[in-house]
Amino acid sequence: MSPLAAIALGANLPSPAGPPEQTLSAAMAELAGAGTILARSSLYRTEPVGYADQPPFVNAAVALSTTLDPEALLDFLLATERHYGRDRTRDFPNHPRTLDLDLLLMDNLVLDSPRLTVPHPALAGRRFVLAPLCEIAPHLRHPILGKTVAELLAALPDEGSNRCGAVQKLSPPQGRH
Ligand code: PH2
Ligand code: MG
Ligand code: MG
Repeated sequence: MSPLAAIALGANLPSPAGPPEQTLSAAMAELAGAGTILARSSLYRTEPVGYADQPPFVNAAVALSTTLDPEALLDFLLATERHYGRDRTRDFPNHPRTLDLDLLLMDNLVLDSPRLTVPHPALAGRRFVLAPLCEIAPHLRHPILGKTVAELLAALPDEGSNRCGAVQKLSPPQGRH
């Protein structure tokens, strides 16, 4: 079986595809170019974490079965970010962005290369990542911490806490299915 990659999506600025909700929906579909999408979460409106003076984010997660190796998958994610207007030349930590795609987990892989750290180092402390991921893959296990996504989410401090931020599930779009 191909490895399973868990990918986080986030946006809080409009992109060429439209507002963050549309960017995330379009980017989720585009991830099919890197493998087979096994599950997509709902979209969540989330409080900015880390740098508060910016618009709320929309976040989501995707489970992707892929034959790409981790660095090739990273290249695909970075190219997709650029496609949706991400300008890394203006980056500062936790800045507003048109699209952020983060590789969270890839089976039991533990990797720390100059370009890529897996599991994502901030995964365990972020409600805006764990809540969408728990919706689609609650039983995935963090290979270093030994805890499942559901256990990590349950262990977070209260929603109001500055570190983790509040999250709110958005209704799925109405109309055709
Ligand atoms: N991404 C960050 C920093 N802070 N806050 C929210 N709510 N959502 C994000 O995706 C996010 C953030 C750095 O990648
Ligand atoms: Mg990120
Ligand atoms: Mg990123």
